[in-house]
Amino acid sequence: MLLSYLTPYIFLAAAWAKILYAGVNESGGEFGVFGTPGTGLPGRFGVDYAFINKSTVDIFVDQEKINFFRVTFLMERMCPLEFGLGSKFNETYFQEYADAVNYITLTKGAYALIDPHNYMRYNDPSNQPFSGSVIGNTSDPTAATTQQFEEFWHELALRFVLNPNVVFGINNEPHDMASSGSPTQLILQNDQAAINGIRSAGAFQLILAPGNGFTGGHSWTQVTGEDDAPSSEFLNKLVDPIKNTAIDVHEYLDVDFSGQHVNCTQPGPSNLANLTTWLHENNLKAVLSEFGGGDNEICFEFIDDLVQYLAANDEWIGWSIWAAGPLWGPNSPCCGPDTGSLEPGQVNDLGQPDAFYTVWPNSIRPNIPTDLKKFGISGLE
Ligand SMILES: *[C@@H]1O[C@H](CO)[C@@H](O)[C@H](O)[C@H]1NC(C)=O
Ligand SMILES: *[C@@H]1O[C@H](CO)[C@@H](O)[C@H](O)[C@H]1NC(C)=O
Ligand SMILES: *[C@@H]1O[C@H](CO)[C@@H](O)[C@H](O)[C@H]1NC(C)=O
Ligand SMILES: *[C@@H]1O[C@H](CO)[C@@H](O)[C@H](O)[C@H]1NC(C)=O
Ligand SMILES: *[C@@H]1O[C@H](CO)[C@@H](O)[C@H](O)[C@H]1NC(C)=O
Ligand SMILES: CC(=O)N[C@H]1CO[C@H](CO)[C@@H](O)[C@@H]1O
Repeated sequence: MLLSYLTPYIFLAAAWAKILYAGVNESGGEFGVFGTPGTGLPGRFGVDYAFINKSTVDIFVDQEKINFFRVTFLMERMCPLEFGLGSKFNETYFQEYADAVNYITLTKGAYALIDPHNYMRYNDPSNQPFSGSVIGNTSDPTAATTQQFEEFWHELALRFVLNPNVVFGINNEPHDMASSGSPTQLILQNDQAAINGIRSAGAFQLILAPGNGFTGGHSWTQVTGEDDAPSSEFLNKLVDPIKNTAIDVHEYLDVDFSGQHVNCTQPGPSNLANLTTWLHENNLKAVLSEFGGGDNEICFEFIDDLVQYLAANDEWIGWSIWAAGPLWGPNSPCCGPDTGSLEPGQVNDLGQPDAFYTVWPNSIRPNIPTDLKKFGISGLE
């Protein structure tokens, strides 16, 4: 009797413990702004910035069978400085972005993670990740307010409310939030405002909430920056009325977790262990939306170990490696200058095949689950 009641629960638990989303970053919508303040704003579509190449999205979905793309954009382009952060958008930029998101989701049937690539800052992307006013910094009169951030997310969610295949990523890599009071508390406050804005728009899709310290997994339970309290002390206080929010985590495997070095020396599983325990204790799930490694055997093993670790732990429901994108050319988004990007059809700086032909087949392709989520509104299961 007891067993027959228990059996369905065992099946439910098994179904719960899986990777739902697997894929790649599509980076390019935030390009072209480095230099003196104002450089590349608003920018020229296809020249300074671009979101995706539809042909390579086809390759990823049809041949590689991934179902998840993280698509970057820049808040200073979506909300030009003359409008300020909020509900008034640049309709041209929005349409270009929506075209990319709709292609991935409505045409290809994959899931798209909407990523304002702003480090929880707005008004000067000229020296990302450090320039610009921290959103909600009340001692900075030029900073956008937490209320404006909520209005921005309310409007964005309204525009995607009928698209079940989007996932809302609140912001890319908040860090160094030092302000009077409690810096990590400010991330909690801004994340909560975004959730409130999204849910008040009537949108039920999955939300991913970042923490402090560039939302690094290894440092989740540690102090980061200049004495910013650990993310673990705040991010379990988020309230989502429909409980469809997960934690957004980034983790690189090189010596200082920056993703700038070709060699992998930081093992993902042991560095993520404390965070995984915290997720479990708080009944939370997470998506690893950025990670990467160089074009060498050791990194292939490190990436393989990391992705297998995610698959083996119920707390992890998805991942996207960094990065493909239409504008990388021979440049390398991470992991040493010679690794190249994950964009199909391109070469690295040495004129050799890029990481789509090295890193991808050696460490990603064998780990793409065959039972990824195919239908239904984005969520925790
Ligand atoms: C809106 O974006 C388009 C395309 O980048 C640009 O040409 C236009 O100048 C922008 N408008 C504003 C007000 O920034
Ligand atoms: C917040 O604003 C004050 C006043 O402009 C500034 O001194 C401080 O550095 C800002 N905090 C951060 C983290 O930017
Ligand atoms: C990477 O590791 C290899 C093998 O251990 C070593 O020979 C090489 O010098 C390292 N490269 C860098 C840039 O540290
Ligand atoms: C994990 O937590 C323990 C106990 O707080 C700490 O000693 C250890 O350094 C942490 N490990 C990592 C990789 O952060
Ligand atoms: C898009 O990708 C396809 C397939 O790799 C390639 O042939 C084409 O040149 C790319 N288009 C652009 C504009 O980069
Ligand atoms: C979209 C994503 O994975 N995030 C990374 C994607 O690519 C951009 C390129 O600049 C990176 O900056 C993001 O960190």
